[in-house]
Amino acid sequence: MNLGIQKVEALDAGHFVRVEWEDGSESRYPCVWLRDNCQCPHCFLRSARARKLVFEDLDVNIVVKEVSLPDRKKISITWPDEHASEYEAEWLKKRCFSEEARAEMREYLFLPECQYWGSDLQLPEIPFEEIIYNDESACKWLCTLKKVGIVLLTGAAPKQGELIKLGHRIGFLRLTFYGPTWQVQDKADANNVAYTTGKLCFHTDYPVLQHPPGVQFLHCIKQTAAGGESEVVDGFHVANKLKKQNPQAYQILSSTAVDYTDIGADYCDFAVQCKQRIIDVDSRGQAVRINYNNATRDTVFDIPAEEVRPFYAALKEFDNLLNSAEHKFTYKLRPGDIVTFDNWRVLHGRQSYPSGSEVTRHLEGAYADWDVVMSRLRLLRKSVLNRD
Ligand code: OGA
Ligand code: NM2
Ligand code: ZN
Ligand code: ZN
Repeated sequence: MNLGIQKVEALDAGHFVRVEWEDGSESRYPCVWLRDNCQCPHCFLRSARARKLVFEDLDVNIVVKEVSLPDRKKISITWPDEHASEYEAEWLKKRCFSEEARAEMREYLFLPECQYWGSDLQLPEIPFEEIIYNDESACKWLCTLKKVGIVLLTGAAPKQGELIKLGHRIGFLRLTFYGPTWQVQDKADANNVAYTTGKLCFHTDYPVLQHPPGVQFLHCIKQTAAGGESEVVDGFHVANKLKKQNPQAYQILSSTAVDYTDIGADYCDFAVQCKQRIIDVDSRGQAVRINYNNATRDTVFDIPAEEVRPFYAALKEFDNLLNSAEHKFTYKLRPGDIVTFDNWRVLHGRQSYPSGSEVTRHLEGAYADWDVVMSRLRLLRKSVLNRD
């Protein structure tokens, strides 16, 4: 782990510095990057772990004047203007530009590992109390949430307020127009189809927001005897299948901007509009976010008329795959359960249930952003690993 340096030299007319490690392997660092990342107090603010050096003062063609190895644990560089920089071996090793080293750092920072599932899902469960009081359990919860996309927390009190505790545990919840937390139950003059007893087909929440909530929590406070079952499906897994089986449908869904709308009043009055692609992809065409809620998809559809039917046909293909028995997992929340899931990846739905004069089903919901959840995950991982 704490590999020393056995040799250092300038290469390529001083544009690169080559470091040879004690095991014979090597790393090459561009000089412009080394100068940009000088760790001295003039260039770097330790207390903020941030660069003080302003970009105007960086010469992108800079070369080293002199490079040396004062000891095996650090290298020294003198720049043409006599500014001096030192870089520690361990710091350099972590920032090696090789393909493998960058992949390792990427995995450490972003935990991109993804386990796909279908109807065979073994819904991961952790007691609510454990994740509140135990860092190891909380870390396990968030790692699993990232990797599998869904975790059930069990044994919370069947009353409002448990999600506020969960919010404090990660940092803070995401406020939306439906409030800091929101009550899913049958309501008169419902301002959202979720607030009825009707069936909710597979959807992600809130695609009408430019940056839809990354994580969703649904806490079951009261459950109806008949109906009200929950359904989930792995949207990334299904998107991959669609890409293989019907590349043209995938192409349409990952390129067409769909209009979403949400107008009403709740936490305050709102008139939200947004354009989203149903399947958001990265530069390699890999699905990174599903934005699909049939209820809030606008009647306004800002595409040429000839493209409309092909779009519907493509969406039908995707929807059929989402609903196929092989892909969907059905379960029923019990009072005290909190389902936590990746709202960018997992689509969810619920069966309808009988309406009546009394409230027979009540869930409290809340959102969090992935930035906040991942931040807590990194901190928990650090404290859990440092303990032993
Ligand atoms: C929602 C929702 C699921 C349920 O409120 O957006 O999907 O089981 N609710 O009521
Ligand atoms: N609720 C559950 O996209 C949506 O309208 C999802 C949001 C009302 C907060 C539902
Ligand atoms: Zn400096
Ligand atoms: Zn929903």
